[in-house]
Amino acid sequence: MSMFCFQCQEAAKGTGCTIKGVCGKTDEVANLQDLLIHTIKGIAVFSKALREAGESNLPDRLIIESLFMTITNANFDEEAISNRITEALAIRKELKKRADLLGLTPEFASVDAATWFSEPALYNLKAGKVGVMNTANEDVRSLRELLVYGMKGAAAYTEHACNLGFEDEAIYAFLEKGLVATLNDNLSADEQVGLVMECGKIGVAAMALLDKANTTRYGNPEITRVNIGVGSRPGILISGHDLKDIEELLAQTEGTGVDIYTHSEMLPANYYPAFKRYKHFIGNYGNAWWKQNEEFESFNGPVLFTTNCIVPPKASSTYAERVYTTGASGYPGFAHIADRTAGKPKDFSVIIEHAKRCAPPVEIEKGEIVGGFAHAQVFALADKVVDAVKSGAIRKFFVMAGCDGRMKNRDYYTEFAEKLPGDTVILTAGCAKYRYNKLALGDIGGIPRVLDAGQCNDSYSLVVIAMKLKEVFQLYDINDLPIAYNIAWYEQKAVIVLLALLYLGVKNIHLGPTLPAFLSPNVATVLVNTFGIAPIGSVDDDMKLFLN
Ligand code: SF4
Ligand code: SF3
Repeated sequence: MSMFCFQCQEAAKGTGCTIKGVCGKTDEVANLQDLLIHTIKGIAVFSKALREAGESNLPDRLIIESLFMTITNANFDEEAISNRITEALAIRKELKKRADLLGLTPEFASVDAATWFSEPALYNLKAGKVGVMNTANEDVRSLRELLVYGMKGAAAYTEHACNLGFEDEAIYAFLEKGLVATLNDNLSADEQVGLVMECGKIGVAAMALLDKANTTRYGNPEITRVNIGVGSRPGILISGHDLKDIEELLAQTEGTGVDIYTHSEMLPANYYPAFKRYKHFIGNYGNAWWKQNEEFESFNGPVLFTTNCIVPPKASSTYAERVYTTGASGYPGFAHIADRTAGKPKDFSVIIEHAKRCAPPVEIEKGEIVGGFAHAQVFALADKVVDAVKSGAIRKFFVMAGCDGRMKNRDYYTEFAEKLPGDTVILTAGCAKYRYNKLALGDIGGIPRVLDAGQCNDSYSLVVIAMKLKEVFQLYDINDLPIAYNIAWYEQKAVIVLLALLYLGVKNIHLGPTLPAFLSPNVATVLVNTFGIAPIGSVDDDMKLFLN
């Protein structure tokens, strides 16, 4: 076995990728990502001790970026990951020195994660020896990795908030605590489950922080009809989740003759007042991340990845030289836009000049999609929504947030949306929405039957809405609301959304299209028995179950 990875829903054979990732990750990249996580655990050993001693100037940013880099489909660049390991080793050395000077004796300071060292040329040798299979007990491994994947998702959201100047020390402290806990072989199963729940709490904090950052900087998302056709000028397609990047790209392209379009998870940028004012912000092009091979081809202009999810271009693709990455994302052969320095914006001029040499996008569809139903917008419609529930016009809400993916079994979600009765409303967030957001599902007294809150992190909005409904209907338990949860997952951001929902007490979530490969039978049983988590079944059976 040259690699082992089972962190996403597309893990090979439902158990794990062992030769090459289904996502396209090579064994070298997979192993280097394992080594980066291993090294970050060692950093957390010293950083945690220093924080507890009241020290500041800690490597918070390095920890969140490193976790983010290893999320599925975010970074395939061996060199970038190797450089990050080198940087991490140097920082670990500094932290150790600081801890020594203060006379601290951090727990686990002598374990391999906190002591290993080698020259970059030998990283590959080390990398094959620090993967998830090093934890022999499958239940310990399962709970450990559930925690690590939840932390990866939380770290990604924290990084976006941090880019906008919003930080929360409690999140950094938990990430250190969680990383160090994965080095502890003496934790009981209950203690490990407790950490997973605490991670859910931190997930709520990270999503709330990002919501605050996004809405403070760009205003509250509002009902928006987003154009899905094209204009006549060359364009830049921006994908991923980072709103600071699109803010700077929109500002730098204004008046240049280059238009801006969103792809996949950047679609919700169209709902923010601060971005809607730009006349050259044309709309959204295409669908969810996994359709990028064909959609980037027909787009004709440059593409900018701000985060996951990258699909390796096919050998026959002609668009690879038009793709750029920035932030945590990376791919060998794609040009990378450097991070901000000294408070200055990123410099997107190379992409803008590239766009000017390109043909305008080929139109692949026409029309509009409606979105922008984050918490403030739904609260503005609260009377209407509450009346519709009281009168029976709305029988039930279905939270269908999460991820999309390329596997055929995700047709389930399209069919489920189509078969839902006309007195039900879908609450969505994340790229899962592309399975049904272009269907003509109509409205209920002017309330669209698909309410899109935004990106996967905006699942937070759905929780805020649920809490508000609970208050309005004077219910004691969030599970007494007429809301069912039928969630689709793919990568680790969906893991933290799931943990956040569990932490908030949401029960009976259906999770699909398959349960995570990293859940051991015993851990899966705990989740089923404690939280009522269930896999999806057939559309008809699930429909009956949910509606009765
Ligand atoms: Fe396989 Fe998913 Fe890991 Fe990629 S991220 S190697 S597809 S389990
Ligand atoms: Fe999608 Fe990658 Fe998860 Fe942000 S863009 S939800 S899969």
